[in-house]
Amino acid sequence: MTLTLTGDVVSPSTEQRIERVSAAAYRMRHHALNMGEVQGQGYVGQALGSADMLATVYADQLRFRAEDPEWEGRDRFLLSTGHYAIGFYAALAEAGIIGVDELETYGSDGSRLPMSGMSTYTPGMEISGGSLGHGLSIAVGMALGLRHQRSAARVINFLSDGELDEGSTWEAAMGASHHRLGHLTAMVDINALQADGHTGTVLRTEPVADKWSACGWFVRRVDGNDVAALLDAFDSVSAQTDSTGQPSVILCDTRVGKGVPLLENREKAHFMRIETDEWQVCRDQLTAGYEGETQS
Ligand SMILES: Cc1ncc(C[n+]2csc(CCOP(=O)(O)OP(=O)(O)O)c2C)c(N)n1
Ligand SMILES: [Mg+2]
Repeated sequence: MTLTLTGDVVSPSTEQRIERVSAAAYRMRHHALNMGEVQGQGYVGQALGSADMLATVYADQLRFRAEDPEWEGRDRFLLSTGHYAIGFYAALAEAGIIGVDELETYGSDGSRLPMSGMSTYTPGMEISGGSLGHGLSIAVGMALGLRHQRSAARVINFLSDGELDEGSTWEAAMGASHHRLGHLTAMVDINALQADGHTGTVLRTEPVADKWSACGWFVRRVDGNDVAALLDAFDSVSAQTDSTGQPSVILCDTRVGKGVPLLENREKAHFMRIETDEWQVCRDQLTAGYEGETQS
């Protein structure tokens, strides 16, 4: 393992970053399966599919203080997709903002971890994003506010491909480039799935990269389950947008159920029912896949 010296600060090498994020994503997938088992069903496929995206954010990109989630200087991470809360709670646990033990309360009465994300209950959650299509507008307002306060904080908004059906998303996209919000990054989970079926049949969004470009954004499209590609995309975003003031979007093609072949190969479902005897199979498959990758 090599360390890179930048001035007197030791920066992790690319290999170390990949290793750290991949290990975080692996643990987060386990957390998501454990939470899903509490309810017997849920948005487990999305949590597994987007774990690499969320791990890249929380284990590599975001500046935050785990012991003080409301620290004024923090970067803001906005989860538009309230139904992805299960994956988000896994990231909060991995980041040390909530305890791993608390994940057992997922979706239960009195829990701080409701099935659809609510900022009033959960530390480290900036918005209640269950009504889809509002996140990017809020992110634009937040980015303008932070600039007004001369804050160095960034804003990252996580969207789903279904949210691109909402007109408000595109109004916000135009507003962000108009206001030159170079400290705003959107990341879109393109899992090709929506509540009513395949994104391409519900409402075609392709050519999606061209649409963001036409709105004035710096665009990268990557395999959202490839940690090296995600890190590279974030690095190129920092290099590009610092000099141009362009907002940036990372379009992430992901696989629903990623890491668990039983779920990857199941007919794609927005809300998955997993039988009692299948949860342990899922965990075993996840572990076997990760160990196979890390040992090869
Ligand atoms: C404004 C709004 N309209 C409809 C819904 C109902 N809804 C919940 S999840 C969802 C699917 C949206 O697409 P996406 O997030 O891509 O679905 P996934 O990939 O999770 O299957 C819909 C329509 C909602 N939450 N908000
Ligand atoms: Mg989707």
